[in-house]
Amino acid sequence: MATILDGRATSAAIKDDLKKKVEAMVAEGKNPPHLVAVMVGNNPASKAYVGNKIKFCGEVGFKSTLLQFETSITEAELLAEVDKLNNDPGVDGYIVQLPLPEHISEDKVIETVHPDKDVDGFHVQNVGKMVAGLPTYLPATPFGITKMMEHYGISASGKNVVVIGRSHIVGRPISILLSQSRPYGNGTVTVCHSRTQNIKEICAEADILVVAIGKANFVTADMVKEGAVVIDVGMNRVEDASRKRGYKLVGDVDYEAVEPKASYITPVPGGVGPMTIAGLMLNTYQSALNRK
Ligand code: BQF
Repeated sequence: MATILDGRATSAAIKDDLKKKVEAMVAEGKNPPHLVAVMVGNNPASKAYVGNKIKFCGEVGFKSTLLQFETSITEAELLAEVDKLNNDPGVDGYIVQLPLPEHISEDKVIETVHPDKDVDGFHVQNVGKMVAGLPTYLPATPFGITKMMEHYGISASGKNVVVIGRSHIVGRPISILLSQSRPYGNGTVTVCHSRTQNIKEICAEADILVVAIGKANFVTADMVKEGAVVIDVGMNRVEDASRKRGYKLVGDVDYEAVEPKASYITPVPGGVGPMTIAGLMLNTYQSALNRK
């Protein structure tokens, strides 16, 4: 029987703390942190994610603004909107919800966000600072995972950490953070990806397994060492006729089979997802503290 790494409870604790800090800020006569979410089109998953971010803002006393644009917005028009946010002193931080439509370069948009307002931590300047171990905005999901580890007292120090996935948003940055000399870091990290051979054998050596590959039930029980910590970043919609929505959310791990072998495991939903939102909010609060 594994201990559940409860992302809802952990993010609620962070919420309580942030709420008090915002109240103190406002009592000093300062404006509360202000997060803007930019959304293009109406992808249902993106809508839900943006909704989660706006809701969290309300719960901690942040100001939030949702900017919605039609799928037909041109790249130049979107970049002009980003530029406006960069120059608006009333905006502490903002996110551009990904994915963007095909005709818009995500890289161009990310590099146009001013690094001081880049609360997603995706700008190359902030990625560089992260790699160098300098203070910066950490990408929300890896940041949230480290906060979850901190909350449960799980350190990577001296442990075999295996990360499945090398995306710029999750796999790559979490692999860097957990290998760095920092609290809860100092792990021996292996990154697996689509060209990895013997992935099952490598995973079976992991003391801490972080899975961010985007394939339902990718990690099976034979890939998990007895007593491992299993962190499932997957968010997959699979058909489920018994639900009124017609689908259910599952991670990248075969939860039922893996849970009995794990010492700690994140559920999906209610695991890493809420911690991602908490990470974004911590960055936004930090941005408000950094106001010039
Ligand atoms: C939960 C995301 C893939 C691609 C782009 C809480 C979220 C999800 C689940 C959420 C995600 C995933 C977000 C739960 C934000 C996490 O209770 O389990 C919150 O809103 N997320 C995103 O903004 O973009 C994504 C996943």
